[in-house]
Amino acid sequence: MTQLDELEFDNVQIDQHGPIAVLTVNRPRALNALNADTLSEIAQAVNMIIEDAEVGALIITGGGEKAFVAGADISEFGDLEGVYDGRELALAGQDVMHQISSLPIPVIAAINGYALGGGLELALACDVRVASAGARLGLPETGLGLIPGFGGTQRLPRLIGTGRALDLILTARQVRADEALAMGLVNYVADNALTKAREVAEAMLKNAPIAVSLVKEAVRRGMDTTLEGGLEIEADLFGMTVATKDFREGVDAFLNKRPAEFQGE
Ligand code: DAK
Repeated sequence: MTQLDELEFDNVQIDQHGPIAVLTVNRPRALNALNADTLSEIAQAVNMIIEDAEVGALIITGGGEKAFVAGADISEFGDLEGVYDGRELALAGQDVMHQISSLPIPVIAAINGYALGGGLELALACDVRVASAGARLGLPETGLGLIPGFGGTQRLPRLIGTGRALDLILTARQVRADEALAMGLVNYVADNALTKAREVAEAMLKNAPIAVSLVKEAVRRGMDTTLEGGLEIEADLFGMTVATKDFREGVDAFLNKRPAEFQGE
């Protein structure tokens, strides 16, 4: 099987160290803006990651010093025409974001600079966001005559609430990392976002992989339904964890005062 870090793309790089894969959007000359090729490469890379049983956590970050991703590539906007093109492109971009948000492993955005427009939407598709102290986040689409099209109008209010989301989208303003932290838009602010993201990934990797994956599923599916429906989902998935060997291992390790060694079974 191809090693993940042997995959060659023009605008995306994957590095794998043990169970942590780092996907770097790497077009620093355009502040890592998402052109069609880059989006397609991200989708291909994520597909490879899904199939690699060795990978237990994914970090997504941006190449260069200045940006995570400074949005969709504005130089390609001139080619867009009419309702049909726009709708199709939004659906295609949303598919990539959905593919990321539904990965069965933890996905962490290491926001090392500007995360604007489609770049913030990419970060919103991740489970947890770590921002560097100098990062700037925002959805500037309305200033370009657009609305967010890669999930921003849906994921942002679910994450930070309707009022805060509408403020950010309608003003199109950029927020600094500390404000983003205060509003729950990011989980951590650190001097080095990638280093902190690795620490967070390592903490998650200590836990039982099936439980980690089922928590993601419970939260994701639960957010799209009623409380009652969500509790049903939780009960079903809880039942699945109780049937795992990892549950036995976790209990035995606790009772015997030793670290658990989970096998993902
Ligand atoms: N696209 C293309 N090139 C970009 C870019 C972008 N989003 N952002 C930066 N660049 C390029 C700049 O043009 C510049 O290229 P050169 O002039 O050197 O060739 C280079 O990156 C460095 O940028 P600056 O010189 O501007 O750097 P500064 O430090 O002065 O400013 C900045 C940094 C991030 C404040 C500034 O670059 C900026 O405002 N960038 C644009 C941010 C933005 O508005 N992004 C787009 C958000 S809207 C859709 C679905 C989704 C979307 C669209 C359509 N459909 C379904 C149709 C999403 C839309 C968005 O993401």
